[in-house]
Amino acid sequence: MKVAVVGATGMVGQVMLNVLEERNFPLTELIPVASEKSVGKEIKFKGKKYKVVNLATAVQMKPDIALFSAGGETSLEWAPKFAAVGTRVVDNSSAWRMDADKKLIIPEINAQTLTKDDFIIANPNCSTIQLLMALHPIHQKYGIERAIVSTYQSITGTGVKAVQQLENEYNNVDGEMAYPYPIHKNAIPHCDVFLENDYTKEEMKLTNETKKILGDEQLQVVATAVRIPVVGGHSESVNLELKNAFEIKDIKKLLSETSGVVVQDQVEVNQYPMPIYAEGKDEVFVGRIRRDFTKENALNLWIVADNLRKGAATNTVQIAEYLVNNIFV
Ligand code: 2RA
Repeated sequence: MKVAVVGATGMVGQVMLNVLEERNFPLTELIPVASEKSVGKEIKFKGKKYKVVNLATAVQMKPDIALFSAGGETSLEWAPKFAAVGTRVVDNSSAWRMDADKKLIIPEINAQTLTKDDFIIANPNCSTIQLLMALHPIHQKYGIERAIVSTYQSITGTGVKAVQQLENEYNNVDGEMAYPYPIHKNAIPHCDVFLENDYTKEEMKLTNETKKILGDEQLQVVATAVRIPVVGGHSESVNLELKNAFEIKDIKKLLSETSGVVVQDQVEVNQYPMPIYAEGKDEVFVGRIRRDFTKENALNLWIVADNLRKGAATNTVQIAEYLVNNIFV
C-alpha cells in the first residue's frame, strides 16, 4: 500500500505519521508531501528516512491512499488530481465535508456507507467527531430532538502559531498573534471566522456536520465554540432533549458499551473527563452524565477528546484502515 501524507510537516500531519506507525498500518511506501519550502527535508518513519516531495511529484507517484491535512484550498485543487490517478483521498479540511457527493465519515458510525466509488472522503471537524461518538448511540436508541453544545477548544486546533502565542504570553515575550486577543488567562468566544448569522464557521460545522452524519435534517443543533489556553484536547458541555424517556443508568451503560467511548463518571471520587488526561489517547471520554431537571427527557453530558488524535489523525487513519480492509480487497 503506497500512502501519501499531505501536510506531513504540519501538526496533524506529524500525528498522522505517529498513528500510522503505532497502528502498524500496512503501508509499503510512504510519500511525505509538503509545500515547496519543505521539499527535500527528511522524515523518519519506522526507522527509515523519506524525503519530502511536492504535490505534483506525489500525484505522479500514484499513491493508493492520500491522507490530507493541508488546508481547504490545497485540498480543493489537489484532491481531484489524486483521485484522477486512482488515489483514494481522506481529507481533514472542511473543503468537501458538506459536498452532497462526498461522504463524511466517523468509522464507528458510518464507514459501512463507503463504496468503491468513493475517491474523496471527508474527515469531520474534530469537535464534531467527539460529539457524535457520544451522541450517535443515544440518537439511535432514544432519538435526539435538540442538542445545545458549548465547546472549550484546545489551541492546538488553531496550529503551531497559537501554541507559540501562548508560550510567548507565559514568558511575557512579544510575538506573532494567532488570535485577536491574548489567550493566556483568557477565553475567546471566536473559533474560525464569523458568518452573516453571527455564528462562527466552527459553530456551524457542529450544526451542519451533525445533521449530515446522523442523517437527520430535523435534529436541532446549536453551538457556541470557545478557545481556551489548553493543549490536551477539546471539551464540550452538551445539553440534549430526547424524543423518548430514559434512565441515566441506561445512558451510562449504553455509552460504556460504545466502541471508542470511555465513561468517566464517578463524581463522588472526583472522576470526570479532563483534557490534561485525554491528551495522546484515541478514546472519547464522557462524564457528568446527569438529568436536566428543567425539561422532560433532557440530560447533560461532558465530552473530552484529544482533537489531534480521534479529532483528526486517528479518525483519518481509521478510515484508511477501513478502505484497506473493505474497499481495496
Ligand atoms: C479548531 N476544529 O479547533 C478547528 C480546526 N482544527 O480550530
